[in-house]
Amino acid sequence: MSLEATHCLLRMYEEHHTLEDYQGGVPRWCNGCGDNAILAAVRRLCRDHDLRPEKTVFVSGIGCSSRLPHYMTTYGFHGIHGRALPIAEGIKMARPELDVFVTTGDGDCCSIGAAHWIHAVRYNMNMTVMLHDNHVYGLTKKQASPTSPRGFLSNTTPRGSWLEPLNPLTVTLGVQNVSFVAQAVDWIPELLYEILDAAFRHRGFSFVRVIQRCPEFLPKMFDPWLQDPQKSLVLTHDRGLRPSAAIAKIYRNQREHDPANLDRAREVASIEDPIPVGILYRNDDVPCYEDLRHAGQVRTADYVRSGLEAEFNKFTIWPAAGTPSPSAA
Ligand SMILES: Cc1ncc(C[n+]2csc(CCOP(=O)(O)OP(=O)(O)O)c2C)c(N)n1
Ligand code: SF4
Repeated sequence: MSLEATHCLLRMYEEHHTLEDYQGGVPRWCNGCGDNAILAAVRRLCRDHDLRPEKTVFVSGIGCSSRLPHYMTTYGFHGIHGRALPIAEGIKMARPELDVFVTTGDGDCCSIGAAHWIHAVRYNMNMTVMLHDNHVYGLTKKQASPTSPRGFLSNTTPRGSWLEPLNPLTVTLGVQNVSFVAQAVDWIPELLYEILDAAFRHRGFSFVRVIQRCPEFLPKMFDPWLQDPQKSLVLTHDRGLRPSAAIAKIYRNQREHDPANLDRAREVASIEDPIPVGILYRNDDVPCYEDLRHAGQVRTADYVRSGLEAEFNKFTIWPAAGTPSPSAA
């Protein structure tokens, strides 16, 4: 066998990945935490798409949910509170060929990181963003977040939170250049996986709000939805999801929803009970910022190397003319 054929075979062997290939550290989340379900879904997604760990990056801010990159064997960047999105955008800008995922909490994204969130939607860079929305600051032990329900008793709202919660779906759907918005819940793993899969396949900024249980600080909050499958509204469409027969049998409350219709998407996004689950909006024609910026530019290895050399040379102290070289001394 020729050397080339051997390399080709070795490559095929190397590029077939199993779930274990993505299994990083042992999660330190509480028992029953919905973050575990999200982690299981993304590992499966990486395996099914055979994503090369060295070509995949998980970026996060700070929070319980933001620990997720530690539990993957891909590249990861556990960032700064609220800053997951600008970090991910920088990575995508420099290395557009990488698959970039972002995990962010409702505090991380919708509170301290809100300005970055709005502009990231408008820039529409190709990445998959998972908002782990547990309606509370988990890591810092129970402060109200922008998505906490009104009346929520917490360390920062001892008399109950005063305001109606912010709706991350309607906010995202209100921003110019929005290209993909979906909602999943951690307790329906099959739909969670399919929604994340559709988000990953979409070329653009795919925003998935995952309603995530925090049994530590909001125990039983979603019990009514777990106990009654009809309290979930499954969105179906040929351009969205077609749930399996098994799922359709349990979750019979379904609505045909065309994700091309932005006005209808905004209406559906406003429904709180039943919880809409599925793809609310997608528009494959919105240009990605990195494509606009890199248009016509072939980013070969030589191109990148010469750019790096130019950067490093800025800091080189060149010997003065006429200085003898050390070997001549
Ligand atoms: C600049 C800054 N401000 C505040 C904090 C403290 N802090 C760490 S995590 C966090 C909130 C986490 O809540 P969320 O983003 O909803 O994630 P969760 O822990 O619920 O997954 C806060 C306020 C910080 N680390 N950095
Ligand atoms: S505090 Fe809540 S969000 Fe954090 S790990 Fe525990 S259950 Fe999960």
